[in-house]
Amino acid sequence: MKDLFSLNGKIALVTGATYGIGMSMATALGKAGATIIFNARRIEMIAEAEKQYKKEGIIAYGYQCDVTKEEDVKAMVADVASKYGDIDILVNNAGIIKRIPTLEMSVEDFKEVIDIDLIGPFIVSKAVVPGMMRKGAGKIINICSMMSELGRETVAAYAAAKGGLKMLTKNLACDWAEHNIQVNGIGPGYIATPQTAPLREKQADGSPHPFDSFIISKTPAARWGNPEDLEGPVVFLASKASDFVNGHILYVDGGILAYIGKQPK
Ligand code: NAP
Ligand code: GCO
Repeated sequence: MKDLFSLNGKIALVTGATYGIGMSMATALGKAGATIIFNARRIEMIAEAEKQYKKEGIIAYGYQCDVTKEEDVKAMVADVASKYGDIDILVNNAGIIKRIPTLEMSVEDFKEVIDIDLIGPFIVSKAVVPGMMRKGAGKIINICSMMSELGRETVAAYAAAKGGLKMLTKNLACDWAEHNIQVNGIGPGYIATPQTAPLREKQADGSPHPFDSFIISKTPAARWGNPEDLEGPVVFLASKASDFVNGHILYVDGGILAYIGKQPK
């Protein structure tokens, strides 16, 4: 049974894995046996992340690469193939959010979120799939969101991107299943990372942020998720254990999508 979840000998690319959810998932994939390739835009974070991975005993190689720059992505994938081998597992994790009321959001801001969160995964998937086809197998895991299903004020661009990423996941699964490439998604709920830090900042009087209390009340598990909560799900979708799972979005959200909310007292 443990071989079912073994990633020994596999090459895994996790985009945006210098910290946060990406680093946790990359660490889990590394502990399951994969060699980790990761990228991000800020070179100083890459060097720091390589030290962190090494401390965890993970073999990891970092690249400075923006997922929206197709030629740079292709060059990174070619360099990985020449040095370490074709990529077996791709986790499209890199993503941003801009919390701006819709009427105040510029088209440029909207486009930047779509570029990184939706077009980036398209670019990176297209770059790695030829190598997966050569190998006759591959795993692509797109990091969606509960915002692939639900919206809220100020995150229209993000929800549109993540909703699009859900359908891109399902469509790529249809495109490439016959090549034994499984394309699935993970939809985290509210996870405590730098991206959500502004939503959890203590108030001046030391009381919890109103949004913090709101999320706790809307989540049956009554807590924020931690990046470590994504480790098991990503190893499952990256391993032989999910070879007949295609086009599925696995929500890791403490039950928030299942919950109508507590009746007001
Ligand atoms: P985070 O803490 O903001 O980390 C984002 C990572 O992506 C960083 O490594 C960042 O590094 C990198 N990145 C951003 N834009 C990039 C680009 N254009 N090219 C390459 N790398 C890029 O985010 P997170 O909370 O860990 O979230 C990771 C993923 O999970 C995102 O897709 C997010 O939408 C999704 N998600 C998060 C939550 C949550 O509650 N935190 C819930 C659901 C889904 P650089 O800035 O140096 O490039
Ligand atoms: C927000 C949060 C969410 C989380 C996540 C929830 O502002 O509502 O940032 O969008 O990032 O996507 O699953």
